[in-house]
Amino acid sequence: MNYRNDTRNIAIIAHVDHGKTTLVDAMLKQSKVFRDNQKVGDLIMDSNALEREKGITIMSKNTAVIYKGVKINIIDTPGHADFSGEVERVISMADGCLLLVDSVEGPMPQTKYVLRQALNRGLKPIVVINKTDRADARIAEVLSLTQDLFLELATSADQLDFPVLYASGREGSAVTMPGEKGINIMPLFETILEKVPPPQIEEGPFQMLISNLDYDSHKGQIAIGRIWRGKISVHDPVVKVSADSSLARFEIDEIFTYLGLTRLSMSEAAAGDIVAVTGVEGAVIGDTIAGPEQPEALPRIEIAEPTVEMTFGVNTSPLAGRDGRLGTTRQLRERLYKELETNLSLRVQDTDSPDTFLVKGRGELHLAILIETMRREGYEFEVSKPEAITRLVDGKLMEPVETLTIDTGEQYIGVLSEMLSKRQAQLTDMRHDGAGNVRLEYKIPTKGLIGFRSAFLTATRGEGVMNTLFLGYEPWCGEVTSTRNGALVASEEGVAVSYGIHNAEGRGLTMIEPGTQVYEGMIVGLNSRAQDIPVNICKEKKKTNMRSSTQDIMVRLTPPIKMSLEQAIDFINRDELVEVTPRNIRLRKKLLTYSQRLRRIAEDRAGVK
Ligand SMILES: Nc1nc2c(ncn2[C@@H]2O[C@H](COP(=O)(O)OP(=O)(O)OP(=O)(O)O)[C@@H](O)[C@H]2O)c(=O)[nH]1
Ligand SMILES: [Mg+2]
Repeated sequence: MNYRNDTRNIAIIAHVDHGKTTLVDAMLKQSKVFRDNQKVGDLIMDSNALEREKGITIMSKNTAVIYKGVKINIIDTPGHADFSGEVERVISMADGCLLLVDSVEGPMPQTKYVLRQALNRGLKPIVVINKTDRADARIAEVLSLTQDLFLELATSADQLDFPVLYASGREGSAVTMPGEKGINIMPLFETILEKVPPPQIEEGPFQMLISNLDYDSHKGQIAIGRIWRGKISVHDPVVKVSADSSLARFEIDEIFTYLGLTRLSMSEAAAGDIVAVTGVEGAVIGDTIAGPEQPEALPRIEIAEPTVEMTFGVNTSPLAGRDGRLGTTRQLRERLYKELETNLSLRVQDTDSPDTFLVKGRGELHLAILIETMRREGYEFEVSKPEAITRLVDGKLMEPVETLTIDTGEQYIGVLSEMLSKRQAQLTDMRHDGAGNVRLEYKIPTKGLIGFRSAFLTATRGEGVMNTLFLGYEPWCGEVTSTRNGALVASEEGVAVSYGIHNAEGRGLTMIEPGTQVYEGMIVGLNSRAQDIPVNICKEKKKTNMRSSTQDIMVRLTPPIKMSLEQAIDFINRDELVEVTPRNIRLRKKLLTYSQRLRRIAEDRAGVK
């Protein structure tokens, strides 16, 4: 077998926030892929607007640098568990990986998940203990914990023999000995050249696996992936092999490779390269592009199944159609099915109702990002509470179960235990660090995690970090009863006024400001008791001779609770919806009138008997 010594393909993997994208910044900047006067900023690879706003990576992306004449293709991946599908999608393009581990946090749940993915696919790992500039770094301990993780996960003995670097992505330095003074990132490049196996050259007809898609209004669909066999030149005839083994003929228009943030047009490319090609239409991620003489499919990309589902429906609120440009059944349907082309771990299904679609994802954030993206594109629609996806196995109902890891102060153990036992969590491990902090580990059904994140942040006053890791399916162990209080529900349509809101404040916490347009059945606050109650939030004070508007201003209001989209999704119960438009996020009861809701309660009671 021959190897190409001019190329290395690596994926950067880690738990969320352990510094992958920052390290890629350092690699890009120090390899001089930018002009000297080019302004590039930070977190360069987080190019998508939502990624920049949230400071997290959502999609995997390719870039490349050249070091000592060798092209290093780099794939930056997201670390949040909800976007694991993005890691699974791209990891097969690489021969090696950089496993980053935060020098304070140490290996975390997602570190384990992505390392398992990488080792199962035979990638050569390089461990990077990162953020060594942190004052509280505990390098030796973190290294030892990382070694334990390898012992647990390695599939062959040689995987235990991994190089270790100590880096600060932020300072742009890496060293091979702990404690050594870092100068630059070159030791990392050296290690990649030395330890990551160069791609094999497989001779024979062309074969490439599509791992990503892009679109250009002039060039059409762009298929991105690694060439596994043979060579390709511009204008070569190729065959696309689809999932159902059907073949379609095309001609390659253009070939690009990556360098920094640009795509370089090439006349040809060969096995081992990661390329983007145009000319192949209607491609789906996982399809193979092959030479016509031997059109064999490469193994398709395997993506773990979604665990959480919710419905997306046409907006049925009385205020529908005011904000959004796109909101019909057909528009919603087309947009959701289009998403499947690139969002591999997502599933979309029609339901019995033509206006409603069932959308399944890897977690609440995965679905929330799709909702946010769509509303920015001008869509409006309504979504239901996320629910864990159950399965029938041999006639038995099974549900997803996850590991929940919590790092927080010891003073919160009591309140967390109480919250979590209601959510059917079982404590599996508890470790104190001797300095007032504790790490709690629970086994918890996915349904118990829904809505937990915001409750957790409130309970720990933001002094806690929680992480989850999908474990598998286990027998269903009953419903989790709602832990939320009832809602304050607007009883009339109109514009909310201070007086009405002030009255509602007597009942609980309010969520809207004076001047907000409301409708009957809209949720305007949280009751201090378990039941929902109707409130007339549009009610003015009885008119006296004094001008009522000045009276209105006199009322002192508590600032309303403002919910983000994620909090809103987290908040709602099964009989409620979130109405999402480009300008508003409203919460509502599914049944808008009080009498409809009363009838439903009566029917439910009768049903139980
Ligand atoms: N002290 C210190 N902080 C760092 C370092 N590298 C990254 N950070 C900080 O850690 C946070 C996360 O950095 P990112 O580079 O976005 O992490 P990531 O692994 O790409 O995150 P995801 O892609 O969302 O999983 C940011 O606030 C960075 O500024 C480092 O070397 N030292
Ligand atoms: Mg990132």
